[in-house]
Formats: sequence, C-alpha cells, structure tokens
Amino acid sequence: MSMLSFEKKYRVRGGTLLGGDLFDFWVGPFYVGFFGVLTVFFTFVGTAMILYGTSLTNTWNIWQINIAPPDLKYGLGLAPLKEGGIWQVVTVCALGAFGSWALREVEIARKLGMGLHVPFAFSVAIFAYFTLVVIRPVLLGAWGHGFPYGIISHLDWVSNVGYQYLHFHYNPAHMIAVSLFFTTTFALALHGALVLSATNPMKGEPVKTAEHENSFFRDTLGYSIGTLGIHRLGLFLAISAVFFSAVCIVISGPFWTRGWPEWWNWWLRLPIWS
Ligand code: UQ2
Repeated sequence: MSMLSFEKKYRVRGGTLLGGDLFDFWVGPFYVGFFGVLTVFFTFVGTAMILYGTSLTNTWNIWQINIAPPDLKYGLGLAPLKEGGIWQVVTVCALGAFGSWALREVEIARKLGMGLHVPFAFSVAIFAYFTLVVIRPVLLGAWGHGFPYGIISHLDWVSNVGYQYLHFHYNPAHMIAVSLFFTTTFALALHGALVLSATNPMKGEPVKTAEHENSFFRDTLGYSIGTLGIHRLGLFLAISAVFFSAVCIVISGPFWTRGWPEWWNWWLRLPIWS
C-alpha cells in the first residue's frame, strides 16, 4: 500500500553514514538502518526509566506524572537515580533518540538524492531542547536548572521561570520568537488556503495551477513570492522562530538576571535625552 511505484528504483542499498550495508534494511514501509536501531534503543530505555521513576511516586495520572531534575546542590555532577539521576538518564536517552532520528533522516535523504533540509530543520528543534536542558543549566552551573518532564510540571516550570524575570514578554528575543511563530502560522494559512482554493475550484471550473496562484496574489498585493518561494519563506520563518526561542531562554539567567522590563532602561539612558 505504502510502496509507491518509484520506490522500487529508490529503495536501494547505500547512503548510510555508518556500518555500510550491515543495518541497511526496512521493516515494512519503514527504513531502519543503524540509527533506526539506536533510536529504538534510546526510546526503549528512556521510556522504561520514566515508567520506573513514576512507579516510585503515588500517581499514574498522566497529567501529574513528573520526572524532576536533580536539586541545585548536585551542581553539574551525577545525582543519585532517585534524586534526579533518572532525569539525567532520560535526558541522555532523549538526546540520543532525537540525534539518531536526525541521522536516520540524513541516510534516507541520501538514498533519495534529496537535500538535507528536513534533518537540518529537525536539528534546530533538537538544538532548542539541548539549549534548555544542557547549555543553560551548564552556564548556570547546575542540572537542576533543566525543566521537569511532565505535562503539568513543565508548564509550572515555564510559568515560574517566566515570573522570575518579572514579565517575560519584555524579553526582546522572546518578542522576536513570538512574532516569528505568528508570522509562520500566517504564512501557512495563506499558503494552505491558496493551494486548497486552486485545487478545489468553484463548481464546474477546472482545477487551477500556479499561474492562477501567482495572479491571485499579484492582483491582491502586487506581489507573489512564488510556489518555491513560499516554502523557502515558511522554512525560514519556522527555523528562525525556534532559534530565537532558544536565544530568549539562554540569555535569561546566564546573561541577564534582573527583570526583563528593566532591560529596556537602555532606552531611557540614551545620551540623546540630556
Ligand atoms: C504566493 C505563492 C504561493 C503561496 C502564497 C503566496 C504563487 C503557492 C501564500 C503569497 C505570499 C506572500 C506574498 C508572502 C507573504 C509574506 C509573509 C512574511 C507572510 O505568492 O506563490 O505559492 O502559497
């Protein structure tokens, strides 16, 4: 079913980064490879550790499950399993699984003769997570600055860290990130609406092509970015949003410790006012 006619031509040996042909195999429609095996391994161990950590608590309520990072007193050292060590193992497993998944995407792209845009974009998401649980805690000197793994608990963490800087919306990098997220949804709304309107024309009308899409935006805005261009813009906006999210949290603490509203005093201190 999922075997497309052209797959016979592309489902070939080669393109692997490690181990030659040894792990070059599929399970049903899914390419596995060395990094697929690694992904499965890290996912299995990480999930098992989360289940073990939860078994030590008094809840299995999905909303309340929480795997907390170590106390700040453990600094950047290894903590005992039951005092944050589980969080540390889960973090290593998560990064191992995400990284292996990205490298599996690279192998698939190489097999297909595609560019590496997809693994690159995914790597930016991994970088944002890495910033939260490794770069920022290391800069602040303790794994305890990582965020807890739990549905409600991670929301509480975000809220508490936000209030620690009085009003996070005054963080300039946060402002840029939010604006980019909104612009991403705006661009995708324009694009999705345009493509659906061209492929689902009014009753009795033939399906339209890119020429009509271009004309629509030239008639409304005087400018069309083009069919390739809109996808380049979407990728740029999405990646930039995630990148500035990482920037906005890594500067909070390591490079600015006061409330974010106060950061804007640089404006009041400009010499032009005197
Ligand atoms: C476009 C185009 C598409 C599109 C869209 C546009 C034919 C199918 C949505 C219009 C997009 C523009 C003008 C850019 C808007 C800029 C921002 C920052 C949101 O021209 O080409 O291809 O899907």
